[in-house]
Amino acid sequence: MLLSSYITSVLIITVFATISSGNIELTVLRGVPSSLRSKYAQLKSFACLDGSLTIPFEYVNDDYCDCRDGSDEPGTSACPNGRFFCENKGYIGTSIPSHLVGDGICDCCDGSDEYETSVVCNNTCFELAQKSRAEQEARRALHEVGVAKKKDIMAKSIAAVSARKVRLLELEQELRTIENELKEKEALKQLAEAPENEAKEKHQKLWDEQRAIQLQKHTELDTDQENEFTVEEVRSILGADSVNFDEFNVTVFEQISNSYKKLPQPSTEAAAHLEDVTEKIDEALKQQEEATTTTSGTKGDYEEVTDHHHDDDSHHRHHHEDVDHHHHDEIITTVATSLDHGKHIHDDTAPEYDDETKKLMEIADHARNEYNEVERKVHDVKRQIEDLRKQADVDVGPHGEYAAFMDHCFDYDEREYTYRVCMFKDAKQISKGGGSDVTIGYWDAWTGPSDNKYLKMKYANGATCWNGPARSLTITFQCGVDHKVIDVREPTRCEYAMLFETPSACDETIATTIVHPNHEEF
Ligand code: MAN
Repeated sequence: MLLSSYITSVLIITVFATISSGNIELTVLRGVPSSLRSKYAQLKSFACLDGSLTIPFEYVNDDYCDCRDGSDEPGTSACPNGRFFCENKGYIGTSIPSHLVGDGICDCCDGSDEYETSVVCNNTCFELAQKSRAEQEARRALHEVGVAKKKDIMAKSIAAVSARKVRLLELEQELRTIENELKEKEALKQLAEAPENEAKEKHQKLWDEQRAIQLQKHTELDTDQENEFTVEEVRSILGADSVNFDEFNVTVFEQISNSYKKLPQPSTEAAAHLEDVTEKIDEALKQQEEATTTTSGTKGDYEEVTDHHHDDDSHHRHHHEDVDHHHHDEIITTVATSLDHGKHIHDDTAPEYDDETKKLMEIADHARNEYNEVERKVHDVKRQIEDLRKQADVDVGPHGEYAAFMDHCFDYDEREYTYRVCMFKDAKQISKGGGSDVTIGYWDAWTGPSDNKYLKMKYANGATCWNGPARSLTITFQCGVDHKVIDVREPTRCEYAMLFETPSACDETIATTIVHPNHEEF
């Protein structure tokens, strides 16, 4: 009997001990993630995870906060900084702030945070897992479609690179040929221009001589007042043996004007008369002009121009004399000359070239045109070469993933502005209310993180903001079936952020990672 009661007692104690230790374990490990369970496995004492304190084991999860880091109360809301781990079997284990434990709201999908309240939490982990798997599968499928397009882009990029190389070689060859042609055309041009220049110079010289003769007749220009207007005096006025028309107008005419002797001042009486006379002169000149245009037609040779000046000369010769009623004819002519001498000299257009010179000019013109045409071709081919080289220098991804962007612009419309990015070139903010476009950046660089450089690109040094930085744009890429701007914002003043979908950003690893329907057991 004694023995049997002893055995019974031992059995009861053992069972009790097992139950108690099971409860202790359950209590102690409540809210502890599996990765930290070993730290909570000692039965004698517990060391706070931050190492600040060692406490008796019973203090763990006793609803009183002992550790500064809250690690002694993972399963209660006693520590304000504690964390409770929801196991969420079948879904994803999550850590929540421990003050949410027992607050009457189900935070964990397995309901474990409300273990001691009367709230009934449905286990939603299964549904969440299903939803998450569906999302993962959709993402995988998107990347799969995107990757197929991306491969197409990469293949086209490889073809484009070799086509560009071939085209560059062709253009370089073409450039060599047309540069040689240009040299030939230049030689021909020089050959044609030499006799042309000679003939034109001859013509100019003749014309200058003719004008010098005319000038000589203008004794009022006789600078030494010896009443003889010598060739030397004419030369000193002309400033050279021969001058062109522009020089004549600017320099020589100035000198002639300065050399002109002052006209005698008419008396008051004479002045009144002059006014009258001037009117008559105007009238006479008008009539003369009309008569000239109807009878003589256009002046074409030296003689006609010469005659014209001759009239003036006779007027000038008399300008020393005093104003006198009896000499009003002289006054008329003097005034006419003084009023008109600028007109006569300024209208002094050179006569037409002779036929031989004209022919030489025609030949030279033809040679010049041919030269210019080849020169234009050279420029055009050089520009094409430069464009192709620039294109080749653009970083379109290690396998040409972003090559489809080349020479393409994309728009995004929002309330106030249309944002336009022209890839690898610039980005603009176009106001819908009118006004000029604002450049918000020029192509700068790929700026993604070191393990994913092609995730972002930057357009920098745009128009400077008033009292602020130069505008800039950062584009973040994400996988999508088409190339498309999804969003544009200005999170910081004058720093714009664009979200852009493109197959070029799709990931082969994501595309090929099969999402298993039940990869986590319940
Ligand atoms: C314009 C726009 C804005 C920008 C301001 C800065 O209004 O370019 O995006 O913030 O200028 O002054």
